[in-house]
Amino acid sequence: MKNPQRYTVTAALIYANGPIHIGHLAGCYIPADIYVRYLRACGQDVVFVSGTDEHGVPITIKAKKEGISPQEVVDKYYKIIKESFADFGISFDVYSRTSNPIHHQTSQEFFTTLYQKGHFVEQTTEQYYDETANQFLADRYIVGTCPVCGNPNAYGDQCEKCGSTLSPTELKEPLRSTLSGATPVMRPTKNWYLPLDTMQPQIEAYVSAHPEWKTNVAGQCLSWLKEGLKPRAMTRDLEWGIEVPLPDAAGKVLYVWFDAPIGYISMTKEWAAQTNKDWQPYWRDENTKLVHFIGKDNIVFHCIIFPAMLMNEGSYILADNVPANEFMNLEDDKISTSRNWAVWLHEYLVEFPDKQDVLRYALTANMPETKDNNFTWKDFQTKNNSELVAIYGNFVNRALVLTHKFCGGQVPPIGQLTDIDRAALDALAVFPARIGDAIAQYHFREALASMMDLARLGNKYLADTQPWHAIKESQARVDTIMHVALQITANLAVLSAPFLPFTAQKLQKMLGLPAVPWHEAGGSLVETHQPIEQGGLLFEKIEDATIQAQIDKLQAAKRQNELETKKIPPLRPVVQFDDFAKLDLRVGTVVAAERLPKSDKLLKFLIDDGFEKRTILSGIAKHYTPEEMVGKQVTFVANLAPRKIMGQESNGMILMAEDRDGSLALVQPNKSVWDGGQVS
Ligand code: B3M
Ligand code: ZN
Repeated sequence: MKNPQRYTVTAALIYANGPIHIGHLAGCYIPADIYVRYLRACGQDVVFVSGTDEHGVPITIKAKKEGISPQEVVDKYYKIIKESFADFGISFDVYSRTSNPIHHQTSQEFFTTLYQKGHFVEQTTEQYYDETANQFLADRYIVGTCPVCGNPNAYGDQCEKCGSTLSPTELKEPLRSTLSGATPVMRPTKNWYLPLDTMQPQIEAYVSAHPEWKTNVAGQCLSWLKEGLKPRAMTRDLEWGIEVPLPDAAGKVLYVWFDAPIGYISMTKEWAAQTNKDWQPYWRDENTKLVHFIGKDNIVFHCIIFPAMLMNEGSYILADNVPANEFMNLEDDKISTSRNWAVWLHEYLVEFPDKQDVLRYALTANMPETKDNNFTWKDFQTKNNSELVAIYGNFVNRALVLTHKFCGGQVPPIGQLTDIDRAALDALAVFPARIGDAIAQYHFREALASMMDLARLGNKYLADTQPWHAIKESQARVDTIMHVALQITANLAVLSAPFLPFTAQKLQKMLGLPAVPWHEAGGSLVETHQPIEQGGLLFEKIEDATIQAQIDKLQAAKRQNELETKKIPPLRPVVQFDDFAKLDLRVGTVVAAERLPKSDKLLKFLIDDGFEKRTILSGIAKHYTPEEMVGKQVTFVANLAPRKIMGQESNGMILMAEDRDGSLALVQPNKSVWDGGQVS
């Protein structure tokens, strides 16, 4: 589309079942926000729509886990998610939720239209049913053995051990329902299917009409098409969701992936109602450019299923582009909510107050545009210290400080230009188009790098012209230099605003710069005699200790997770009673204990076993001190053959029980007994 009249830009409706992390920002919301901020700066008519997805099994699972109702889950997380986005300056025009009545109504109307036009195929299939809980089971609620790796706790949609995508019928028996533990049985149920198989030619035509789509997006579409599209149920046997508006559909709701993308439409309606606008051109006018920002796991829904729904409905435009990103990893490991391997936005802001732009910058610089990428805290520190502080911040600071030092804190007049000045001004002029074109083509990393090149240009200009030396020769020369430097600074304020909105705003205020449209950038933006604030530092160095604290925090989360997932060790093979009876277990009292030199594990005990004092070595120095052991009764294996450990003979073994975290506890009789007492 060459010159659209307006833009409808959407960002994925994230499930309201947990807080958000850096992966969400990098994958979807930051690119969307940069794009929209740029369009607005270009004076375009744009609506930026998003909200939470509040239906579907992910919500009911969370409710079950937290022991609250699905409604309580979505109320809680809608608030948290909305706040995080606002905190990071994601500039939605509307951030709503799919539980709103207008959304239920819009989705039901959409469904009814497709139904009346005969676009659904009714099909009765056998689905798993839980006779104890009296309901059909979503794939996620069925557990069985993974056909790929043998994990006995694989879910009907996915094995979390090996990552395979599954369907319940692929699971190996015995199956069980996570709702009641019952064995699921097959029962017939009727649902309404979107016949994607018969729509394959239309979808193919749509996808191939967009050769400009990103390779990762086109690649996924082509692989789905190559496999052949299959009919997909648009209704589900579930209690939580939007009721199917048909008389014979009691107990059924719309498939969450049917209603969620319609949310973009219903939320646009909400926005239009609030702002006295007409929503329809944003969804129905061919001159509107519709762009969906999403993560890679949502590609098929936005490039195939939703367009198929829109085609059948008939009155809507289709997406012009779906610039999906791949995933952001964290310290070389997949971000995982359940393993708490994430940087949570609400925690980041507590630990790095007012540093939203630093995170925005680091995430944009590493944005997973065409392949997965990696966020590390070390790199975050480098991006801050060596780029934001050393290049952007340094240039701005020097420009402002020198203006105060040499030019009375005002934009000085411009005089005779030298070749260096002209070259700098010529170079400056190309930046708006260079940065803007990259953004328009969804090349956000490239756009960001160009923006930094502008700051580099400023630094180079000051280094080349050396106003601190020139002042000894001529005030007029320094006036010209600082005038040019301030124009570069002002352009930086305008052209960095899509990426670093908080910083750009501060800088604009320092320069007394009004909102400047993108197309006016590239030349003079601040007028002679305009007073300039002394300014403060825009960025500050982040110390090693601060970064180490974040790395330690992640490592602690990893250890905690390992403990939580630590399984009870499997039982050893059965022994016969006669074999067991060969062991002579006794009780004795520790009469002396000491550390063994050169060992941080071993303690040496003298134990009164009723006959004599025997020496036993035991590897428990990390769990007990010699002092606290003296006087304690212990249980020990009395007839174990003597063993030499570190040159010392040990006559027996003290019994310990291992706790989940690996710590050891003494096994003792629960009242004092005589030394030498047998354990049987
Ligand atoms: N809620 C999946 C997700 O949160 C889904 C996106 C819907 S976009 C219409 O990743
Ligand atoms: Zn598996």
